[in-house]
Amino acid sequence: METTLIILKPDAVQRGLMGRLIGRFEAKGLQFVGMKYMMVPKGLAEKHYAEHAGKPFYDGLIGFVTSSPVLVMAIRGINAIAVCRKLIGATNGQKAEPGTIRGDFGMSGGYNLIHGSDSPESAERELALWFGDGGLIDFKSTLEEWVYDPSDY
Ligand code: IDP
Ligand code: MG
Repeated sequence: METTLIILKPDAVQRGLMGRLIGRFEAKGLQFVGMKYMMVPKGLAEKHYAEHAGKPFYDGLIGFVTSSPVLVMAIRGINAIAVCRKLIGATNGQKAEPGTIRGDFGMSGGYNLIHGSDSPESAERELALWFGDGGLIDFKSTLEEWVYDPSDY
């Protein structure tokens, strides 16, 4: 089992897409083990996006993610990190494949609705950053035995 960090960004919240986007992960069979609705402090945004510091879009990105509430989620499943990246799609909504979240709902390279951890190392770092003070719930998912075949483990 892997846990990944997913953020519904301010554009997803303001456009009223939270329910539909959460529904995609639920319908896939993934388990929600953490959820926080919050304004992002600037320092936290800077730590989260530290790898992009100095890039031309960086200041705009920090301004964007701190401008309005976000929904931060920890989502669990077998291979959840790669599976969620696939559901999310390519960074730019104009290039993302139809069927992906960004491909179906977005037209922008910056306002692209959602963040998902891109590797096990990123997931570990990001989960510590956003849920380090607690808030992850370890519980038995009753749907698990019907979502996974025993040979999936
Ligand atoms: P990702 O979210 O698909 O992993 P990254 O390259 O890690 O994409 O970039 C982080 C975020 O920075 C993107 O989701 C997007 O919001 C923003 N961003 C990335 N590239 C651009 C760009 O070329 N113009 C504007 N914003 C960008
Ligand atoms: Mg990234």
